[in-house]
Amino acid sequence: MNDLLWLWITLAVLVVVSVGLVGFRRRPGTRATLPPPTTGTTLDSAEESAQVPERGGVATAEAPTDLEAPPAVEVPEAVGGRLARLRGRLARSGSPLGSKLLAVLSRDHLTEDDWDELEETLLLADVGAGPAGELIESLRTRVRVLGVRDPASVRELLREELVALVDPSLDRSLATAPQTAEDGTRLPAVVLVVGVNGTGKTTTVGKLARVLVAEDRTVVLGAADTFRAAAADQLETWGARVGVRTVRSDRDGADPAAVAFDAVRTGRTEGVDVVLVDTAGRLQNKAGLMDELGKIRRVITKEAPLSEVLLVLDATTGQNGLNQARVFGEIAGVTGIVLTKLDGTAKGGIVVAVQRELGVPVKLVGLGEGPDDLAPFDPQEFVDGLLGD
Ligand SMILES: Nc1nc2c(ncn2[C@@H]2O[C@H](COP(=O)(O)OP(=O)(O)OP(=O)(O)O)[C@@H](O)[C@H]2O)c(=O)[nH]1
Ligand SMILES: [Mg+2]
Repeated sequence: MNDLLWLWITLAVLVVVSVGLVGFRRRPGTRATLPPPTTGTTLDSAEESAQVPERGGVATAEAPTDLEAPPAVEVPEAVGGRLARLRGRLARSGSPLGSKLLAVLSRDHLTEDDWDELEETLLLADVGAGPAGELIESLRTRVRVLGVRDPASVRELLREELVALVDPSLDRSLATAPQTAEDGTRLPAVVLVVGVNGTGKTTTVGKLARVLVAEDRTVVLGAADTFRAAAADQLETWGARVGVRTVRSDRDGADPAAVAFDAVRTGRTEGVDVVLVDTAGRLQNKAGLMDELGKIRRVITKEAPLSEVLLVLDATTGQNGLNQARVFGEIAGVTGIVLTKLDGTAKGGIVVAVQRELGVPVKLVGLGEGPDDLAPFDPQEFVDGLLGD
């Protein structure tokens, strides 16, 4: 009888220990929960797919629904203070613009050659001829009029001039608040992401979804890059990590506008806050690009007005990036710029040049390949980053 009792106690202890071990296998900083439903309504996946319009093989690919092994949903990092990382990243990719300028400005007597050197440094950092000339002119006048000589004061003047050039008066907020239709129905904010291939569109959509999730917003992704299935897979992986669903096509070469439309419709019927639409960058010519983006815009706006059209530009491509910006600016009605790979260049002046070129503000910057390496752009913090320490 005693033996039986001990056997039961041993079994009970084993069960408790193994349950405890399973619990500890969760990674730190993650929640082991299923992706949250995008609205208060909880539909099972069969009902959901019945509600999503099936057009041209488009389907909603929900983040995994394996009930036995729920995927760990990551908790994205809060957004505040991310841009502070820029300083370290700029320093790693070479001598930042600010320190080059300060090296010249700290010379005893600034000669004509010194001022030329300053202007040249700005040009080499992709600031652009017009803005570089303006900065030198203004700085020269102020240094002379104020009779400033000590390095700290000169540095402060340079800081003010650079901030003015980046233009703190521009509205850099992202329009991601849900909208109201004329008949009073609630519509999601719709953000269309465009740009040539390889600039970081899909990565930016993924990072942006994380930013929104961190702010407790509900999100749907639209994989309107239908040239290759891998593009939708890439986007879906980003979404699944934070419990966000992706509307995609199940075949290569499907109509991107149809996918974009379905993504927005899904967002609308499910009452989500924001729909982010990724597009293809691989288009042979301007006419093809114009047709495709034009069609995507038209069909999306049948469901909900566009809140933002974000142009993604690679900061390391300099003048080439500016030419791309020009083309997209003409055709896509860009409302904001995302400058990616700022961690890969010490220049940074492209921020100024591209804003001047398009007349729209840089709203977000990519600071690396990490999932939370996307920061809201702030002129003061950016200039501090350029100036170092
Ligand atoms: N260092 C760095 N790499 C980045 C950044 N943003 C994106 N990348 C990398 O750039 C590469 C291309 O990114 P994608 O997001 O696939 O670019 P895309 O514009 O969607 O490309 P296509 O779909 O081919 O047009 C990837 O290796 C990303 O990790 C960034 O801010 N910094
Ligand atoms: Mg892509």
